[in-house]
Amino acid sequence: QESTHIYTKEEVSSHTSPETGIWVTLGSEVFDVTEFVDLHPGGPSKLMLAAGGPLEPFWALYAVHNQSHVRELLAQYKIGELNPEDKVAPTVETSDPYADDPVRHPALKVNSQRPFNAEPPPELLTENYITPNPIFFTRNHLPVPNLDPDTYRLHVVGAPGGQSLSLSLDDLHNFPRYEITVTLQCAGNRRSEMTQVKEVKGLEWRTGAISTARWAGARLCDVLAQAGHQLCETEAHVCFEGLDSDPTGTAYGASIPLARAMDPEAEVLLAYEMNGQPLPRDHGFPVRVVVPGVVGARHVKWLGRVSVQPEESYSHWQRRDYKGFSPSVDWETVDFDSAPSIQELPVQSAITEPRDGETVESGEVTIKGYAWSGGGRAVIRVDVSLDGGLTWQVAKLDGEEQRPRKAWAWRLWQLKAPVPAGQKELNIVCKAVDDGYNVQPDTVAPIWNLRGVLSNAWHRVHVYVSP
Ligand code: HEM
Ligand code: MTE
Ligand code: MO
Repeated sequence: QESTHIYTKEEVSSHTSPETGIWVTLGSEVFDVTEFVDLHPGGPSKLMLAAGGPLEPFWALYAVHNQSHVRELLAQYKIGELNPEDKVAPTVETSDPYADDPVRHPALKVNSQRPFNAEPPPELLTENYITPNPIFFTRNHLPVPNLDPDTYRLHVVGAPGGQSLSLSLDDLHNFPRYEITVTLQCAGNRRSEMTQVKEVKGLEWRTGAISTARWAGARLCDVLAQAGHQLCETEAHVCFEGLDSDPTGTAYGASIPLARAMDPEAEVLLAYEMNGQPLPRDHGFPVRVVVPGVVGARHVKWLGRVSVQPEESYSHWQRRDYKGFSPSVDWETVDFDSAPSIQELPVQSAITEPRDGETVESGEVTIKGYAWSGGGRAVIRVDVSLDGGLTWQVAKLDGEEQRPRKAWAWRLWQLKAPVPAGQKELNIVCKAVDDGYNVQPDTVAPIWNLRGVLSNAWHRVHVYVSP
C-alpha cells in the first residue's frame, strides 16, 4: 500500500496562488485544486476564498456541494492528509478582553481583529438577497459580551406616572411578534474611497459594510406603551444602552427620536431573531434594536436599557461621532455640536461584480450590485455605464417588493450588456435613484468629510477585456 502524505495546516495555508499551487482541505483530507479553479461552476473567485484552508465553512453556505458528484470530483485532486496533531485547540490568553469573542467565518474580510470588524467579500455579498448570518458584516466597538439568556433582563425606564419594566426574554416573546426584512448599513461603508481623496479617521470599509436580514421581535412602541409612553410631539429621544463596555465601564449607546420610536409605521423592533435563528453573539445576542431605514450605529446590540430622555444620548457615538461635515472642516476646526447626528441615510449603490482590475470576457459582461436608500425610500432605478458615465443602461432590479414609505431593504440588481467591439478596457459605473428622485453625487471629493462617513458617490470599477 502507498504511504499517505501528511501535511501541516501551515503547509496548506501557504498554498494560495497559482505559483505555489492552490490547496484546500475537507475533513482531514488535503486537495490540490490548482487545475480546477478555472473550471469551478461557481467561478474562480469564489473558490479562491477557501484557498489554503477548510472548505466546510463555505460549503455550509452553498448546499449545491452536498452531492456525490461534487465529492467524486474533489477526490480526484486529493494529495494527502492533515497532520492529526494540528487539531489541538489553540490555548486561550485569558487576560485578553477579546479572548471570549466568538469564532468567525473565514470568508469575512477583517478590517480590525480587536474589536472585531469585518465585511463579506463582494462576490458573496450579492449572492443572496438575504445575507447568511455567518457572513453578515460585523461592526463592534468593544469585546462581545457573553450573556446568559436565562438571567437576561431588559430595563425599560418608564414615563412619569408610568412604570419601569424589567423584561426577561420570555416577557419579550409575549409581546406580538413582528418579522421584517431590513438592510443595515454602517455610516462608514465605502470609506476607503474617501481615503483615496484625502486621509480620514476610521476603518477602511470597502463596499461590504451593508447586509440584509429578516429580523423578528417585539415592536419598541408596544414595549414603551406598556411602560406608559404615548406618541407625543415633544422633542424627546429614546436612548439605548448596550451591555458591552470598555475597561472604564462605559457602555455603547445611541438614541433615536421618540417620534420614530412610537410610530407603529416606523416598525422599530427589539429583535431576538435574525433569519430564523436566535441572534448570533456578534449581532447582539440575545436582543438588539433594529431601526429600519436608519444608520447602523443606532441599532444597539446586546441591549440592556431603554429610556426616554429630553436630550439625545450622551454617548460618544451619538455626540462625537457619526456626523457629517463640510469637506473643509478638519480635526482642528470641527465642532461636533454644530451638526445633527446621522439618522436616515442617503441613497446608495455599489458594483459587486466584476471586481476592480479584473479581466472580463469579450462578447457579453454581467454586472451585479446592490442599491438601497434610507428612511424607507424605495430604489426606483439603477443606471449602469460601461464608458465612465457617458452613456447609461438601466439595470434589472431583483428582490422583495418594496412597500411605499417602508422600503427598508435593498434591491439587488443586474445588467447583462454587450461589450462594445474592440474595447480593451471598461470603466463601469453605477448610480441609483430613490423614490424622492434623490441621486448619488458623481464624485467623492465634494462629499469628503474628516470621519469618512456617508460615502455614496457613483461607484466605479475599472476592468480589462480579454482579447
Ligand atoms: C457550484 C465544486 C469551492 C461556491 C459548484 C459545482 C461544483 C462545485 C461541481 C456545481 C454543482 C452543481 O450544480 O451540481 C467545487 C469544488 C470546490 C468548490 C470542488 C473546492 C475545491 C467553492 C467555494 C465556494 C463555492 C469555496 C464559495 C465561497 C459555489 C457556488 C456554486 C458552486 C455559489 C453555484 C454556482 C451556480 O449555481 O451558478 N461548485 N466548489 N464553491 N460553487 Fe463550488
Ligand atoms: N451596539 C453595541 N452595543 N455595540 C456596538 O459596537 N455598533 C453599531 C451598531 N450597534 C455597536 C452596536 C454600529 S456602528 C453598527 S454599523 C451596527 O451595530 C453593526 O451591526 P452588525 O455588527 O450586526 O452588522
Ligand atoms: Mo457603524
